[in-house]
Amino acid sequence: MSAPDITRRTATLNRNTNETKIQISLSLDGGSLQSLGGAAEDASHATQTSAAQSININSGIGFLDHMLHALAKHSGWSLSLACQGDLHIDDHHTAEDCALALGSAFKDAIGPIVGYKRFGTGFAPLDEALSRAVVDLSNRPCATVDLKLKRERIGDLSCEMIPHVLASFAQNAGITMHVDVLKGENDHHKAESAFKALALALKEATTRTGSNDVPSTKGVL
Ligand SMILES: [Mn+2]
Repeated sequence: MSAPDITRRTATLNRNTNETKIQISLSLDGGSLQSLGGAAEDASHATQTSAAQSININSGIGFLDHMLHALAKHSGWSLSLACQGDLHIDDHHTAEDCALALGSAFKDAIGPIVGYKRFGTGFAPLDEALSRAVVDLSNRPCATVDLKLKRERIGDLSCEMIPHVLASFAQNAGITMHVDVLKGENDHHKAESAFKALALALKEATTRTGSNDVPSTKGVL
């Protein structure tokens, strides 16, 4: 992994196992990923490029791409993620490993928890669905997730993997995360509002305060 630079918080990562091969480029501050070696744009999966953000996600699971796209977009990130996973088995390794790798990239990109707001809260509706996310850049991995999903799967992603994706991200990101769907009927809406709420919470928590203070009574995080 590359060291995060001071002005633009970035990370690149390759994670290879017998189950998945993942490449990630992440900039918490948006902008172009070209200097980080972000993958070329391909309209066949979740892609969105503007002057502010470049997002290009191809996990091999369409609904996971959609969720990570929402997370990146509303966090203000630029994100390139490509995964070749063992989807001939099922979606488990691919969904879990993409989330673990993204968590590692996030932790690398934020660097030491110095001069950060640290806590963040997000509420996001999607039509009838409403979700709340509360995060703490605590360096203490912990996730409680209650999405109230009723279906077996959404597209090619098992619903049981969706809270597991969020918890896996929190584990390698080293953050405390509470994500709850407060209400909703449609499972696509509930899941998407949860990722959007998380995005808003992460955006707030990773806001720089302009000081060099460690935001902890212990003096270290
Ligand atoms: Mn949607």
